[in-house]
Amino acid sequence: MPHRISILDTHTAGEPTRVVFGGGPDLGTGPLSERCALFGERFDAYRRAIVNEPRGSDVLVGALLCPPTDPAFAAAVIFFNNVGTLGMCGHGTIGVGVALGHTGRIRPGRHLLETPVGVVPFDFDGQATVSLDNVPSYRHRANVPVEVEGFGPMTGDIAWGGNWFFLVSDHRQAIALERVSRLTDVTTRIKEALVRQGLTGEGGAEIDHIELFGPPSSPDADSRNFVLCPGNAYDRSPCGTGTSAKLACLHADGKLAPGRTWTQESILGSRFTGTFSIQGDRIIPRITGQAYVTAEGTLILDERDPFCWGFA
Ligand code: PYC
Repeated sequence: MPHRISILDTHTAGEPTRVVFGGGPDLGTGPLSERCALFGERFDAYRRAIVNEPRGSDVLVGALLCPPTDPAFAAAVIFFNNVGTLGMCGHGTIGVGVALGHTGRIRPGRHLLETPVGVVPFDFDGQATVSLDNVPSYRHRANVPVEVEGFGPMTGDIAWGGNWFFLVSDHRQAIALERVSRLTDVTTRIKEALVRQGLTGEGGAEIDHIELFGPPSSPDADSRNFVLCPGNAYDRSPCGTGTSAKLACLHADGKLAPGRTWTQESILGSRFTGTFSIQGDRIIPRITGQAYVTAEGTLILDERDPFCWGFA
């Protein structure tokens, strides 16, 4: 009998999330960070089958719902993409919130989502809007010089927003949709430069997201970004963890006060708004965005199919 996986597809500000409600692997009930590691080590075929071609694409982010460690949590989730698991995912959290609402699992109000990097509270308005209080975020290093092959010297900040980011403003590139292949090229080369120069996040963690900033397309936004994700797809949304990392840098530079709103445009022109509060030497970013359900369905994994488990 073919294996069946029940899913709900959503997009958040243009970036898709495939939420898995049933049919995923049994990862037990241990700490979610351990279940996430187990998923990556032993069940990577499920990741490929769910988000990679021929059922998905490089852009798709998966969200595997798991039993939470505390019944007070609305759900636990493991995020993953075309190359592996993600610690946290802001657009994915907004997609999961709307998907849980769509299926009647949550009502409008405040809920808790367990992720491998911490518990994320979120507010769901009963329609399309979710505001999440992200994990504590901070800038690790400021104004780090990099020599980018073919593009010359640049400087960037290294910051944590639930994933590790290198944030660059002096890239000399126009951030426009028709320039996606050039922007992908420069961000890929920045990532290569980080590896060459031995630059990492705290504790030697790989910096796997590169974020470029430029002026917004309209005066009521603050900035437009382009974010290269691990696996080399770019984020169609303004990137929830990337906006969190940006808020941490703005705070560290004294450029944005707690409680003030930052409006971040994506390369598509879609928007997230962000504010933050202070927790010790970290900030707690609050990111707000909209997601919509695009499909309900069942993935069919037929072992007779040579591409049953997807391909990279
Ligand atoms: O919204 O945090 C985010 C995200 C990470 C990777 C893709 N989207």
